[in-house]
Amino acid sequence: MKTENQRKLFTLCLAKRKGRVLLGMKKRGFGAGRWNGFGGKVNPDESIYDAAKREVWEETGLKIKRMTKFSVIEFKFRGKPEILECHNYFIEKFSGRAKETEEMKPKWFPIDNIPFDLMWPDDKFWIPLFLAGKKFKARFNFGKNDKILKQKIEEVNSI
Ligand code: 6U4
Repeated sequence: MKTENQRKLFTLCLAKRKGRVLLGMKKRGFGAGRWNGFGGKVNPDESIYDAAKREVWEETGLKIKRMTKFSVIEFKFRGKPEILECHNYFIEKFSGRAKETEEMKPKWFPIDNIPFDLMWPDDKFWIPLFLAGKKFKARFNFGKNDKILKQKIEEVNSI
């Protein structure tokens, strides 16, 4: 009998304001050296929303006032049994000013100049949907050197 792959819950949050998107250069851990949204693992004792809020605070010092989910993306890496289930949020309202932390160096990028070549290779496929205000479900399977082997993106009305 085939056993269900184990799922690990993650969050990823993006802020957008005045034609710019806030990204962070990951300084350590998984995905280090890439620009990415803010987020991380969901702890067993917290909701996904609270985990997202906590990670944004820890990684940027921004205080979230309002945030809505725009997608869930599953990531699968060849040779690893688990599926990373990543819940993605649009930070609509926040207070404070993003500052560099131990984990991330934040920077606002104009939406027509997002550094896709220095990001996870899946980002160029779905960030345009996020910028267009779409909701979607997606799945990316990675092989060696984080090459995308298979992908599926499906727009949905609600998530
Ligand atoms: P800690 O315990 O914080 O050191 P770490 O291994 O650094 O953990 P963490 O918790 O920062 O990882 O989480 C990884 C982050 O990377 C999450 O926000 C999800 C995100 N992520 C993972 N795969 C991704 C991918 N293919 N595309 C993408 N973001 C991805 O855009």
